[in-house]
Amino acid sequence: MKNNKIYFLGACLLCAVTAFSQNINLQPAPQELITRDKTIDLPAIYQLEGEKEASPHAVEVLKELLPGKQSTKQGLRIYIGEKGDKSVRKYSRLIPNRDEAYYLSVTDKEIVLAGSDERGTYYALQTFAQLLKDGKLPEVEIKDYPSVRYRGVVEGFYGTPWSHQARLSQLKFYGKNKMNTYIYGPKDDPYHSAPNWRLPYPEKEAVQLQELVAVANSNEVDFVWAIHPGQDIKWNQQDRDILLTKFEKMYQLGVRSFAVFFDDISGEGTNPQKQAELLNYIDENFVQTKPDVTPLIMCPTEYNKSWSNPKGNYLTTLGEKLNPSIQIMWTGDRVVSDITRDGISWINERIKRPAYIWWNFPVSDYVRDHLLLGPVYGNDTTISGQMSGFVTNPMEHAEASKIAIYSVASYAWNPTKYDTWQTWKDAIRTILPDAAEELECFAIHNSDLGVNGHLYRREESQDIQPAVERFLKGYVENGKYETADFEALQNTFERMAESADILLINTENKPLIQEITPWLYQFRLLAETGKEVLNMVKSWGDFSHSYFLRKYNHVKALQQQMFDIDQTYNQNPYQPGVKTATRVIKPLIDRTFAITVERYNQKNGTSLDAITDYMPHKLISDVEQIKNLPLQVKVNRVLISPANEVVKWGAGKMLEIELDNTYPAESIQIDFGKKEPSVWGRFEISVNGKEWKAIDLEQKGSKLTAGLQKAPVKFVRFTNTGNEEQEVYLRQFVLTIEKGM
Ligand code: LOG
Repeated sequence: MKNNKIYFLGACLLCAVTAFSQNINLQPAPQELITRDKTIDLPAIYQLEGEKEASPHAVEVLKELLPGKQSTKQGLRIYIGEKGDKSVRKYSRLIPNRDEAYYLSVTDKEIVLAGSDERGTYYALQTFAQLLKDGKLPEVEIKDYPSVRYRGVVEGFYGTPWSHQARLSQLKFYGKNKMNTYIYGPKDDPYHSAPNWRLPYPEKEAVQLQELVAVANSNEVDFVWAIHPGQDIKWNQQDRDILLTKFEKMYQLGVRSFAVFFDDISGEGTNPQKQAELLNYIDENFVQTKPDVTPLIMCPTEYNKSWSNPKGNYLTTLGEKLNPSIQIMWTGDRVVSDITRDGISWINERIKRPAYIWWNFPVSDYVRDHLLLGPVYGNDTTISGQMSGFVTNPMEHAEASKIAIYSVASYAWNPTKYDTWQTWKDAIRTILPDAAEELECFAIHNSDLGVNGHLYRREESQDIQPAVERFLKGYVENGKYETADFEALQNTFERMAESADILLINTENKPLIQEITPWLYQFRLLAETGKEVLNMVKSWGDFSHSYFLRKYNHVKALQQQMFDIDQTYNQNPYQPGVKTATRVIKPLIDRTFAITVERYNQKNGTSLDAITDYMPHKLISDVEQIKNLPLQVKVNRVLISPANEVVKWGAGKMLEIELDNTYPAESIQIDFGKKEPSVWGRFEISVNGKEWKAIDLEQKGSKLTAGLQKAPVKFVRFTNTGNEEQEVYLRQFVLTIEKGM
């Protein structure tokens, strides 16, 4: 009988838990959550126990959240503090025994906010803030802790570094979402990398960094300052001293966490033995001597599996030589890749410690014409024990990156309970509550990267993809399609246009809208194009030449406008332009347009132009890191989308551009990022790909150029004619042909 009762009670509790927990949506998902089917009103009067000893940042958040009056005699009791504090002694054994853990309980008798350490209490408050809605709190009991020790962001991309304002907003965002790490390492900050890593920051930057550190601290974020000295470091005592002096300067600005990056370098700096010696020196003479400095982090030169030399011993040298407390970063099987169980075991074995993951998503510094706003997925959810950290490298668009950052915060806190789509939706609602649906519509169609050298792709437009496939198949084969699919497409284009318009006038998050505005313009035009192309398709049944031609002309005008946007905004020298919805929606529209126009031409003997945009020229290369790079055409220039990293260009290997026709050529500009005269290679031109003419290049700094005096050209190539592999950067490769061709 007794047993039965317990069973019954248990079953009931379970119902209550599931029924109610559906309404409680916390991000990141807590490790253990028990809800009771009850809520309490936020007290008008409360008594606070432990305020003096508890984390001051946590107490501050609590006071902001509680509008009521504090009393010493009456009202709901709130206990706040860390393990060991008198205020929470009674609950001590309920706090999970992990770093940054907390126990949170809400009943109609009392509220407990108890951390295993100060950060734990602070995180209890962040959960408390999420629970609180319209002055009401659900009765809950939560035991929670992070699965991954260090969670956060590495500002480690090429391109315009984030602004000071953007960084301040980021740090607050991390604290709220239980991320504890911000690694400062923008490649284009000259005082982080060559040429100025040896110099102290100028006054203005120093003051700003100081402020960032202070804001990081009050949001319980470790501000990690990274240095990138490898391109010109000398392995001598002088450079060691200079490096420590720079660290000391940063320490004076408040920095208590440090990293040294050796990624994307060539030459002497890549020596693992020397790197390890320097890092151990820093560890022993700086980190260990300052009790408030956290363990040193390093990024290796071979930072992903595809670049690790199978015959070399780079990684194992680091594994053996580096002091055990030094953390080693790792991007996975490739530069841009998702983290797998096999992949992480592979690296951990070599470096003899759990890898600190540098995840290269949503960074877009190699596809700068795209926005990456899709959900975070693909990383194994069962390997948190095998990694010491997980940080995301974002886009140069700080606000837009928050969709992915929020998602990584949830993934890294509790991977096994991570829900890709729910988190993505919650992220969007958090960033732009008043226009969340519109931002969802925009984001789901701006997720993929397009063709890129790293071969990393993302799903896009998942909501409409099946209908698109069915529609295209039927329409291409026999001009027929299901009405429901047609209407679904129509509806999608309408939603896209509405979303763009509504987002364009949104003032809730101005920095976000500013970042994405060029893409919103493009998205709006694409939606309009889609609608008109469907009108052309539909007009087939009830045909009127004038209506069809009107729509055709409108589509052409819209295409011209899209081209203008692409040539006007975001004109960086790498991947200039503005591309949107390139994986599903744009190909659908282009294809449908082309087929419709071709059918019209066939039927009427006309020759309307059915071309949308396409790449007429080809890149051919046997250099692994070059062969997948996309080509771009800008008016009369054909350019290779540059690579950020060091390119290993083997002896005898070449890179060739084949144009669709023979053109009078104006000039060639190449930049391999090296000042030494480029005696290892030869540049040639050809009209038939058989007979080649060598052209001398003139070198200024790292730039190689030659005028081509309108010589007819269909092929150009550059070959490593030496006997050795060269390590170069592919900063620029531009062939200019005569204007108007
Ligand atoms: C760089 C990084 C860059 C990223 C994506 C690492 C460790 N280093 O290829 O600065 O943002 O890839 O382009 C990198 O990832 N080089």
